[in-house]
Amino acid sequence: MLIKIKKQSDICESDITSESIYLKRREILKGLGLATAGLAFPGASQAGILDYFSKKTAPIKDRRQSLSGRVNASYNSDWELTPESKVISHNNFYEFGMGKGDPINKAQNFKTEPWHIVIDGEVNKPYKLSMEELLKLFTPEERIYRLRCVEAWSMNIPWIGVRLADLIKRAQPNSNAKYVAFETLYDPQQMPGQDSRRIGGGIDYPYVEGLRIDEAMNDLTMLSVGLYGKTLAPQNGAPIRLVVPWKYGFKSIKSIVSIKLTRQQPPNTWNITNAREYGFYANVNPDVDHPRWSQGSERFIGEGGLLSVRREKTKIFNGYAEEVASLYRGMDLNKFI
Ligand SMILES: Nc1nc2c(c(=O)[nH]1)N[C@H]1C(S)=C(S)[C@@H](COP(=O)(O)O)O[C@H]1N2
Ligand SMILES: [Mo]
Repeated sequence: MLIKIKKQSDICESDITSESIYLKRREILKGLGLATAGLAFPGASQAGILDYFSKKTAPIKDRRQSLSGRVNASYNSDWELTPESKVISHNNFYEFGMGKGDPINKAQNFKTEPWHIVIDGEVNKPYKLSMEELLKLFTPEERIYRLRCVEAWSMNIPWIGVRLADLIKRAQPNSNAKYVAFETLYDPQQMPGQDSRRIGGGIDYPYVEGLRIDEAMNDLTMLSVGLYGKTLAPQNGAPIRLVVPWKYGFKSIKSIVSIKLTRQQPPNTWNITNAREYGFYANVNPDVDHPRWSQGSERFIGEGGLLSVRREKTKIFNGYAEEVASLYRGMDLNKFI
């Protein structure tokens, strides 16, 4: 399919926050009653509606390079895409701050070259690859996936990536390999949130995530190296991040340096941070509400102003039930959140 690519060398937050929306902000602040304790300290939670209106005007460097992926017809679609400008400017990447506009502003100089990723643990052939080696060994594909954040907003994104299963198979997992553990780079000098609880939202770093081995081997599970025909921007998790489209966005860990096959279920950051609100599985499920808000619908971020976004019904497994429902047969999805 054809994707129109806009030149993005000079993006400002103000480009996507029109004046009328900015003015509407006051009404919303009034509606919220402004001074709720939960919003004043969002550290132990994810939602922060005020973040959508951060208004910064500094020009942004764009270091992305063009990168193409073989279009995978099974994951191609005529869905309305979320505009590239929003995919790269409305982000969650707490290592760079909790505001949606913090990552694009504060990750500009994040060093992604050289970069290595290690695959080890319960495998016969552990290995380490540079990004160049990885892209020679595995041919990237383009797939359009839905991304559904636990905060109840969503995007449709044309990702470029490789199948996680292919990387895992190359390491030859042994019979003890029941789970896969992922780790983000730990480098507080570059990621100011990692050694500041105020900037990083009270999370213990490095950010970690995990999947069951059958989830990791599912054809949908990708390691993304780009989107919209370009390599990833730092704010989207450059140079390589996970994409698990049937799970809430926090499972899709960014800027990965380690993939380890394990016997035991590995810890995951949001579960460690707030176990009552975030589990290990985090499958998108409209029937299981977040303790503080409904998961029955979501705000799709498409064309147009941020407040004119469509409200859509959330689908079980984010619309991917056909591909993944069988992984959870017999499991109580109210319990394994
Ligand atoms: N290392 C790391 N990975 C992360 C996060 C983070 O804060 N740190 N945020 C997660 C959350 S909550 C979401 S919704 C997605 C957002 O991805 P995007 O900014 O590319 O849309 O990244 C996930 N991966
Ligand atoms: Mo999220």
